[in-house]
Amino acid sequence: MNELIPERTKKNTLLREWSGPLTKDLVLNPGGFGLGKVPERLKPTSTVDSVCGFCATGCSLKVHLRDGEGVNLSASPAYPVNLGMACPKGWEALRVLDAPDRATEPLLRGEDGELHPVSWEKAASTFAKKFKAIKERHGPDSLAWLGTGQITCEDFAFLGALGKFGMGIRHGDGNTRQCMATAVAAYKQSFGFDAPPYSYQDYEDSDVLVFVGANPCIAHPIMWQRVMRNKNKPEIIVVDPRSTETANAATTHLAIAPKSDLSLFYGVARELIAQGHIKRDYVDRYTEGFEGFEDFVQEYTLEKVSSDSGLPVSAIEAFVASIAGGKRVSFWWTMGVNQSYEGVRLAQSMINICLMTGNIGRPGTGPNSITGQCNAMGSRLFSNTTSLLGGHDFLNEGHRNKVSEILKIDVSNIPDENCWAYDQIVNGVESGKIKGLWIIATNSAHSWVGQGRFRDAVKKLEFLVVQDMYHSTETAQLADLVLPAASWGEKEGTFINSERRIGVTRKVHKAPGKALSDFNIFRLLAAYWGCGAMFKEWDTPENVFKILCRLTKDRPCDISGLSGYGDLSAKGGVQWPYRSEDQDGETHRSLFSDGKFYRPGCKAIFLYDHPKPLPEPTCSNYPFVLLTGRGTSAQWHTQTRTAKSDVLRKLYPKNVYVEVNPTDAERMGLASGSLVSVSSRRGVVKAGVFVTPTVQPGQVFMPMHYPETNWLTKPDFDPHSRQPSYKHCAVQLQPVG
Ligand SMILES: Nc1nc2c(c(=O)[nH]1)N[C@H]1C(S)=C(S)[C@@H](COP(=O)(O)OP(=O)(O)OC[C@H]3O[C@@H](n4cnc5c(=O)[nH]c(N)nc54)[C@H](O)[C@@H]3O)O[C@H]1N2
Ligand SMILES: Nc1nc2c(c(=O)[nH]1)N[C@H]1C(S)=C(S)[C@@H](COP(=O)(O)OP(=O)(O)OC[C@H]3O[C@@H](n4cnc5c(=O)[nH]c(N)nc54)[C@H](O)[C@@H]3O)O[C@H]1N2
Ligand code: SF4
Ligand SMILES: [Mo]
Repeated sequence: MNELIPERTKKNTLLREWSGPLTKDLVLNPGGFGLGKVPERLKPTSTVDSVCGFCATGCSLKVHLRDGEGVNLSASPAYPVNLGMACPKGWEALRVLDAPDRATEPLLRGEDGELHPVSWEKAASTFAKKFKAIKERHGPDSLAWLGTGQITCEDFAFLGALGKFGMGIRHGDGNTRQCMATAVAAYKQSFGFDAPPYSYQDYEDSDVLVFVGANPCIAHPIMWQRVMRNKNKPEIIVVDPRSTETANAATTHLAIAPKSDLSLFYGVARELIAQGHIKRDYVDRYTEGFEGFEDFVQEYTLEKVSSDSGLPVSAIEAFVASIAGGKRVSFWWTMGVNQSYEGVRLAQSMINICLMTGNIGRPGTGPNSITGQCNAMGSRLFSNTTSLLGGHDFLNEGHRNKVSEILKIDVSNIPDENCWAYDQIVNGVESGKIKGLWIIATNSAHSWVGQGRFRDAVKKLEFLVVQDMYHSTETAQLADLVLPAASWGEKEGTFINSERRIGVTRKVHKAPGKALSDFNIFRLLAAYWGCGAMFKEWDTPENVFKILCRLTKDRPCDISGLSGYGDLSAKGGVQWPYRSEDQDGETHRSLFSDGKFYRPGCKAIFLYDHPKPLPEPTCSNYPFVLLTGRGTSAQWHTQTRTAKSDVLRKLYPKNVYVEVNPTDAERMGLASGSLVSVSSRRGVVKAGVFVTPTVQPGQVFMPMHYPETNWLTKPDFDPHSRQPSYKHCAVQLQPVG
């Protein structure tokens, strides 16, 4: 087992092997090394292309190396995703790796209640001893893990296979539940497989683009650049309660009342039907359930929808006319849709419109969900949580046998039932059923909905393990054992971006101190658990990648035609499916051009339900609707990474703030810069006021990057996807002092 621990990590030292001064005197300049003279020791000797580790756009960055170490980077000019562009996070990607709070060695909580450095041997054996003891005493429901959308496909597969097949941990889920579970469930139900159908080329080919609950100018700036390259003078319609950066850049902004989208899209469908804009041919040949839908939407008259959404009838009519008149209409949605107590039906209300107007399977069309994290799409196929490795189903015996054969493991190791989702795992912790929890590459103690409950719950755990690149995260601070992980740039593997493109991310930096790649942590834990033999062939990420390619054979996500990382890099990333060059050779591919879906009979299905009442309407005690989301393009989530860059830190406010409409501010005597307490039924926090007309009267907005925000949010969940409804709860504001 010892040979799994690299020599350099055996020294019990807090010193990092490679410290940061190299990058400090670099001039930040998108073209390379800027105007200053580049010191000899920083002159690159080679470059390597590597996919960015922040968002799901999946830009390729050209990392300039000197003696194997990345000294600077630029955006890869020829990569089909970003075409030479990158956003501030990408430009600063190397800089956040060298921070004093990087976790450099395992830490174990001692009798004194403090975390103390220990060796990897001690860490791995303690992990195995504690988790095994819990399982023995409390049964298989007593262990769980919470993963992420930010590790590689190979890491995911290892974690999922080790967790469920090797260690027999019954429950595993990821932060992707907070993010795109709704899109997954919507596509699965409507199409028979979780298959976002588009390619980024569709941004350029569309003539009407409808963005719903999406703010790509901030959250996906390079995708937005693709929209800007569209030469069709497109109509861009943004449906968002706020006048976001994207809404301001659009041709039309529909400032909808929060959570009234479902009514709006049913109303739009009704009008399209009434005006005869339905592609009957398409509906008859490739779909089912349309008649029921036609009847169902009859009650969504223009007047009703106008009253539900707060939009004038004329604006809804104009929206309908745009969809009816567009030759290539595309819908793009993100968290304003997914993070809702009725997100699945909402996503499907857009899918339904695309199906009935034939806006699917042709260039520039599609019901397109944009993903968030660099490898959220990889987690969908390979995390072994909601679906069985490689796009399979735990409940399907044939699938279990296939996976067991390819992995050469006994089929009895593969669960034949689905496990708990994130919220059910948290409930399990709360009720005392789950005693041991392993959190990997997610900062739940900041990002999970309704923090008070979460934090009270984890206090009940017998053993909490946190595997992160920093020891300072809110979650790592609560851990009994911290496992120090190498980060993006310090390991290799593959990511899958929003348009299903698989790209390679490369090692361009040494991990600090004793930190190990997630992949090697999993290998080590497998060995100490005693199931190392099961993963004999899982020795390098690339070998695991080859196993994963084989696993996908004959599934909609079939990538069995890929031979390895070299192949992927040479092709500039490859979208799934990729069965062979002959079948899937084109650089940009959208799905469903043949009208064949993955359901029985190959037909897509219309699914719908009436909107539900708001879980927490405003009232006299809590008169404002709290919206939450991304603040700036320089902030990433809980800021563990982006806060480490001097450059990025200058681009956003240091402290939490709440955006308030000028009418409300005036009425309450608030000015920008004044302090308010923001309270919900779950918590009270203090925030600075920012007065801005981008939020409507009666609504306020807080970015999710500050830990305060999720003390307020309310744990409501979509019944199909179990995704939290982060974007709606009732709050009160009160001036402080
Ligand atoms: N800079 C930066 N970029 C990121 C991230 C980051 O942290 N920072 N995170 C990445 C991740 S993981 C994700 S998931 C994506 C998220 O990307 P987005 O979803 O685009 O970002 P959000 O700001 O969370 O939410 C989008 C919009 O939904 C709107 N909204 C709220 N309620 C409603 C509603 O009821 N109806 C409608 N129509 N709209 C509503 C909000 O006003 C907001 O403008 O961004 C990714 N990119
Ligand atoms: N109120 C509100 N809350 C939200 C949202 C919202 O819109 N509103 N959005 C939700 C969404 S869409 C998302 S995706 C979540 C994001 O929430 P989180 O996943 O909690 O956010 P991150 O800050 O990205 O956390 C990733 C963690 O992994 C660590 N890390 C990074 N790279 C590696 C690695 O390679 N290995 C290991 N082991 N660790 C690594 C980072 O240091 C960090 O601690 O937040 C959700 N929470
Ligand atoms: S847009 Fe996303 S993938 Fe591209 S550089 Fe920025 S963070 Fe990285
Ligand atoms: Mo996300």
